[in-house]
Amino acid sequence: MNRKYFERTAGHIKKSPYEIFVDQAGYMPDDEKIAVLPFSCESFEVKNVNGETVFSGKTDYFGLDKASGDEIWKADLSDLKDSGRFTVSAGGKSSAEFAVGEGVYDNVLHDTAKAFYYLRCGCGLDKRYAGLYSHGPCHNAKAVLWEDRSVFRDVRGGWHDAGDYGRYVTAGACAAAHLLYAFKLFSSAFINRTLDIPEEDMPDILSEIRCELEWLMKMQREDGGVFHKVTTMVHAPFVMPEDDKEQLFIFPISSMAAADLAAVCALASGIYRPYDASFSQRLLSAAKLSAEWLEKHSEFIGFENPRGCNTGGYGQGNDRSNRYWAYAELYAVTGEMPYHDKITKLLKDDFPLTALGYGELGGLGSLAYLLCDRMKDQDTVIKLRKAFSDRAEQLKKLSDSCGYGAAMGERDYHWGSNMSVMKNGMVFALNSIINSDPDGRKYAARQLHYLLGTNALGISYVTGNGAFRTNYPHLRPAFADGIDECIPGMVAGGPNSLPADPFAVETIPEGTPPMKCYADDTASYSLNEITIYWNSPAVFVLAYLCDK
Ligand code: 9MR
Ligand code: ZN
Repeated sequence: MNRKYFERTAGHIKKSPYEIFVDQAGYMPDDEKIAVLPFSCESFEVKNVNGETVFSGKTDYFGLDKASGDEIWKADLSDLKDSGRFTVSAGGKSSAEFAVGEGVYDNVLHDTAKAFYYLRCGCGLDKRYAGLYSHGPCHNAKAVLWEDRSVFRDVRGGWHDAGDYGRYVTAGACAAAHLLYAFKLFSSAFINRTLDIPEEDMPDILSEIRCELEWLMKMQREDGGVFHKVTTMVHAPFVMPEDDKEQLFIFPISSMAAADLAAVCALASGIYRPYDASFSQRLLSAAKLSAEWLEKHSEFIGFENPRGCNTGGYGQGNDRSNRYWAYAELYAVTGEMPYHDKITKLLKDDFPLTALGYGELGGLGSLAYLLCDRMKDQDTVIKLRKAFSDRAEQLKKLSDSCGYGAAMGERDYHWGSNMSVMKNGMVFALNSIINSDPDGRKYAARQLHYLLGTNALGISYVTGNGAFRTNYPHLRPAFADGIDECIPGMVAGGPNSLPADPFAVETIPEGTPPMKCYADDTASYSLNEITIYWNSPAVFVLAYLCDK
């Protein structure tokens, strides 16, 4: 990485001006509300904006929190149910101002969902919707096949994956699936919510996901095989997307890409049917075509970057969970028994049944099966339900033993740790649906509180949201546009105890506790990049909490 691009960001490793940590967006009236004090103090007060004390109490001693190295006292203000804006104070120290009310997450849900619009590739961003962050059309030239330089294809559209301008099928399918399930399960959180994006005859979130689905279908070959990614040979410098004019390559197919495309298109086909029947039909045909291809190619076809290419690999060691997800969605949408047989066969293998990431996504397959309205094998239903409740119980223990409530062990802070936190929030939310877990909401909300400020650095990891927040993510347009305030709604990767870029290695002292291995600096891709599949689980958890 060339440091010269980042001179402007020097010095953005800053300390929170607050010493008591809360969710800086706030809390819904009936939810648990815990402020964390990483210092000793027996009592606390909550003040309103006029400085009047409206609530007070004794703190609870938590003890040493391993992931942060902090000794922690907690202030439980759950009984504060009146709407308003407040601060917590104790021992002469205070928290950021936060809100209590029903609409406290409206802005952050809007922004994290709209982030996908800001990442759109191809169409350019209109001033009407993107304001200051508008830019011209990008990456619209035809891309050439890596394996046959005489063949050019139109693969315009979709979302830029992350801080880079690559577009990757497995990552895109996963992010789109999180959003589709958020809509399917929590539609009231979206039905009347404008994202201030170009209008279509459907809820905005569906218009947004449609952009990605249209692109995914362009990545499908005529025989149903699916290209793994389209990117330039190496990552672009820190320029605006329209100024990245290097040749785009369509890299070889992978079986993960084919399975994920089949899965997400089948899922989407059911969801779009009431809004656009012909789009729904196209999605179903695409899903079936890739399913036929998978049939003919039972072998695993992985992906590795060819020599000289440094864009994302998203390689995997097997495609079991991808195939499981594909057949589960196809069964859910068609009810055809051959798909059911394949599910049963795949379930004889041992792989995680609740995982929700771009690599292991068995959880999406399990969800498709559990939610569908078809004949179901009762032993399978019991097994999948139990997988979710076991995972949720395991995660609850982690949350209870973390001073900040994150369902994370001290060794779980890796590249994109905020994604893990939010995916764990998804598991809690799903367990509340699948197994009617009465504590699901409380634990899911804690994961959001961590993301929005209840963490060892007291920082909100969502750009544009929170009084003390991430503002300099590793995101090309956010640097190249020259605007100091970052594009809102972007979820930063977050603390990584294995810093993996030159800036992070240089900046994070050895022995730093995992939860504090973070710097808000554009240079650091292993601490502070953004990606579509880090935003999507946050949208899911927010939609769950806002669905009433
Ligand atoms: O999210 C990925 C992370 O788990 C890996 O450790 C890392 C290194 O291979 O790559 C991350 O994915 C990046 C992808 O390859 C390209 N787009 C940006 C992604 C986030 O950094
Ligand atoms: Zn683009």
